[in-house]
Amino acid sequence: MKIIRSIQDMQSYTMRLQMQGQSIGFVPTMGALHEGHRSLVRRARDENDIVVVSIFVNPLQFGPKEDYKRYPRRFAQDEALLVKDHVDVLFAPGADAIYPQGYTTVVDVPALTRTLCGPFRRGHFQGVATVVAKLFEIVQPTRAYFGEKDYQQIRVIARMIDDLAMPVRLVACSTVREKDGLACSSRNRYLSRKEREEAIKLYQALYLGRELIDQKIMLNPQKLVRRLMDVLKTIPHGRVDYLSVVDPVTLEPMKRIHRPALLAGAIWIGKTRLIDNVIIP
Ligand code: PAJ
Repeated sequence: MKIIRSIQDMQSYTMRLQMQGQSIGFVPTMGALHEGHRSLVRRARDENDIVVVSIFVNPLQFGPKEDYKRYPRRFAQDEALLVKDHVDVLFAPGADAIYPQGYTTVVDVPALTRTLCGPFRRGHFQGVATVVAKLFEIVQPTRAYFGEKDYQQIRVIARMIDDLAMPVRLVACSTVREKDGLACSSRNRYLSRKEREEAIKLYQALYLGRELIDQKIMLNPQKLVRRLMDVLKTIPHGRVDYLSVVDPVTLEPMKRIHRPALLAGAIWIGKTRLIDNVIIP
């Protein structure tokens, strides 16, 4: 596996590949890799000639009070995993390469960031869209792989690709979970043993919600959310940012639940913020 740190080197590498007509599968990450990331890498491996994974903890997508500084950084372990998964290139630029002095351009996708995580993480999706746009410019992928665990992120990137006519195909991959249902996340490492046990309740609430919708027992979103909040309220030191039923395309809240629907939630357990969702097709 080749490790590339400079933008120029990455660009000349991909330019060569494109001239040879090779397809590039790209998996952008912030590192601290887990099975969720690996499922994206494997899918990219299956569908492309060359696989590029980026590791970049993007300062622009963290709020001033968020966990940028303490976000887990485990380059050596990540590198070993990527070698095992037959990745061709690990692109790992520094923050000053991506955001050199004087950097000012941003990409904003306002309509899709008004709901769900948007109001709780001001500027977050602008940071995501900006870095992903820049990474696309550098890597020039044929296909880019994203996880449905971050459902709103996928919608934002899909909109950006469409709006800016970017020549890349977005591939959405299903959420990978631990045995008990907790969605794999780099932030799960923050959880103490007790918190880890409580964390499962987010998925349990979403799962229950899916059952209630599936069996048409509860199609009033307010009633449904109230019922699911009863599950989340039992988490000691837990706090709910939101729990919503939204249209999976517009991400607007539903007045009455119809299908397809997205049931999504974000909770704090102590100092750790977790998100998860289920899609009701
Ligand atoms: P990160 O949280 O490292 O996630 C990288 C990719 O892995 C994202 O597409 C995310 O949705 C996916 N992923 C995370 N957990 C997953 C799980 N349990 N199952 C399936 N896929 C999962 O998301 C980011 O980084 C950043 O915002 C980034 C897109 C890299 C821009 O900085």
